[in-house]
Amino acid sequence: TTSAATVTITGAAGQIGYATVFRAAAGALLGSETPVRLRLLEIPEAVRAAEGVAMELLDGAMPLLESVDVFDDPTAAFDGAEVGLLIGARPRSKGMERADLLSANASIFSVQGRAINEAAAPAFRAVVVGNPANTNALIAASHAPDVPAERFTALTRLDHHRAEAQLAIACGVSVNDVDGVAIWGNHSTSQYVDLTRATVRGRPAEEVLLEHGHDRRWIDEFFIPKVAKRGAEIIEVRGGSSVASAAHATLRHIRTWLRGTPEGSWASMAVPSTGIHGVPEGVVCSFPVTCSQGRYTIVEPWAIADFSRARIDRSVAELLAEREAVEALDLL
Ligand code: NAX
Repeated sequence: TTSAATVTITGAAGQIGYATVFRAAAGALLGSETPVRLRLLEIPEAVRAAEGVAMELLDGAMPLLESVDVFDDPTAAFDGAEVGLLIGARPRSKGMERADLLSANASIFSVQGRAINEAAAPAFRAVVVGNPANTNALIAASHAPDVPAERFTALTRLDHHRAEAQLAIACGVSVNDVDGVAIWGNHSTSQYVDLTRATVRGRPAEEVLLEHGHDRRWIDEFFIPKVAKRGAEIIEVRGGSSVASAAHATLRHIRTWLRGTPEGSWASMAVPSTGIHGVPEGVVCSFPVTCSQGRYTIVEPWAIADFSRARIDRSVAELLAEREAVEALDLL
């Protein structure tokens, strides 16, 4: 075994938190060789519930779990953290305006950004799951000036997995046979699900889809909305929002970042734009990325087709609008 790693999980008493902590303690986050010290952050009202989660973790007698502690103070919770799973957020309540949602979350993520700046380990890296995830990551990064901004990322891996699964179903193959899907933009229904570089058993996905009677129009009018609105579909069918699939994607996001992408393959991650692919700096945008040795690299620009360009630009426009709204509140 290697030395233990410190992982801070916010919203640990919530649904996704509950589904994440057990697998993180069982090796699904950092591998079966790395013991973990879990630090669970909750709001005061939910601290008792988080303590119950910690009790259950102890009841698992988990060999990799070195310790588990519960906090309601962000600075204490992020003390020595090497990995942050920022899941807790303020949900939209009935009648809440978009601006109110942004501002409620901006105050959460500015406080956590400052706490991370003060207390986290030099190697700290984070994935923001709590919505609006991209903009929350931007806010946290802007309040942690001593932490490289590129260490604050947001989750679009669930969207990536959804696209892979739907592509496999449409082509009648296993998910192991599909590769190269990409999610661009915001983790919202404006996201662009890009199949232009996707492959099915090594062949261009669009060609294989055509053989199954699915043309470009089907991709636009059926496939992309199917993936982008999958969260709503899960709510309708399951009677509750995506939880286990979101926890799974969160774990995979960090694991891929640390362990790397397979040769010739990529994943989707929302990361601070470097100005690449015509996406302006100053937004946390989903891109296809390769990972190696604990670093991610946005894939090299390619000649993006006009229809893709328009879709990407539309989602980036939404990110810019979110950014402006937060700036107007003086929270950036
Ligand atoms: P829950 O409401 O079950 O859990 C959220 C937890 O966060 C609660 O226990 C709450 O007390 C805690 N919390 C709130 N503010 C906090 C703070 N300041 N510090 C620490 N903890 C805090 O929601 P859940 O279903 O677990 O979803 C969590 C977040 O993930 C939501 O914002 C949701 O919208 C988002 N999602 C993001 C996805 C993605 O792909 N990026 C997909 C799944 C999910 O919808």
